[in-house]
Amino acid sequence: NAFGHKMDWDSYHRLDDIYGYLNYLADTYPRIVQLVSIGSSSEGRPLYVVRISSSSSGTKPAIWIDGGIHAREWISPAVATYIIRQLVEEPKNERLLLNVDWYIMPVMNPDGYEYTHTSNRLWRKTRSATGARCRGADPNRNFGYQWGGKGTSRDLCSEIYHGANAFSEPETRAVSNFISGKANQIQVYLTLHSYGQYFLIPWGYDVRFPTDYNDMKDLANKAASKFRRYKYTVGNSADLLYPAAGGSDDWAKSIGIKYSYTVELADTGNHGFVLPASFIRPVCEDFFPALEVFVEKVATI
Ligand code: ING
Ligand code: ZN
Repeated sequence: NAFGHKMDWDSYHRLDDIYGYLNYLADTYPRIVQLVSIGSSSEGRPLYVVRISSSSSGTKPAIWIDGGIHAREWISPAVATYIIRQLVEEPKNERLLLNVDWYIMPVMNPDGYEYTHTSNRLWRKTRSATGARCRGADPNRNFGYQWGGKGTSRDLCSEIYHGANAFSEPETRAVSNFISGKANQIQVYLTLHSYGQYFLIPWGYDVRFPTDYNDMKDLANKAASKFRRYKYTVGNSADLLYPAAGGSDDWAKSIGIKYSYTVELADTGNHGFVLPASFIRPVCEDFFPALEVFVEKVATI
């Protein structure tokens, strides 16, 4: 388009459009946007984190958001890129950068994402070679906390295959290395999935509750109360859904990131993973204001 990128929130976009937009932002707003390449996927695609900060040092309390860990959950990269857009290109949101730094990774699993566009719309996993006829591991069973426990599979062909070992996938390894290096700075971890409209609280590996569960729940309830259009249910993930070990939110919590959540975006199952593009704007617009709650928790605005 006229702005030098092809991104919008009226249709779902291929990885090229998304990465083209991230590059455009880094070129256009170099004082607040940096594109950080944190590694590459199994098939050699770059793994990008967008750093949004109004200071060059990057030592304010930070909020991490990732999308696209599961390939078929297309609304998740759409919401993550929308958040980036609002923070960078919407002057009225400048105050959200005043005392907080943002790290946003819109597509954690780019190989899987492309595969859902070219070959199999309902692919979930990464695309790593396993040595067998089935490719990929479930990146949300591959993180290194309680790896291989309940709700995971050692069957290479399973949708919830946990991988050959914890962090066997280059995508989860890159994310965990990056976040570990900033564990003192990052105070909120949000991972965007679909579907179900839930704010899920660790632990996910079993029906167990962190000692500060009530703090976590209070904040999630506050966030959920911001939604106008879609109603979100708040609760422990193993309890509300099912136990699942090796999830990214459990791992983030385990390294000391106090406010760690899995968000299941819209809808509640009518369209499920194949959410029509006409939902993108309403879901994004509904979600963005909830971020203010997390900003207020880690900084004064
Ligand atoms: N749901 C998550 C999954 O990985 C989840 C739900 C997350 C359960 C964390 C337990 C812990 O299965 C989707 N939609 O992927
Ligand atoms: Zn998911």
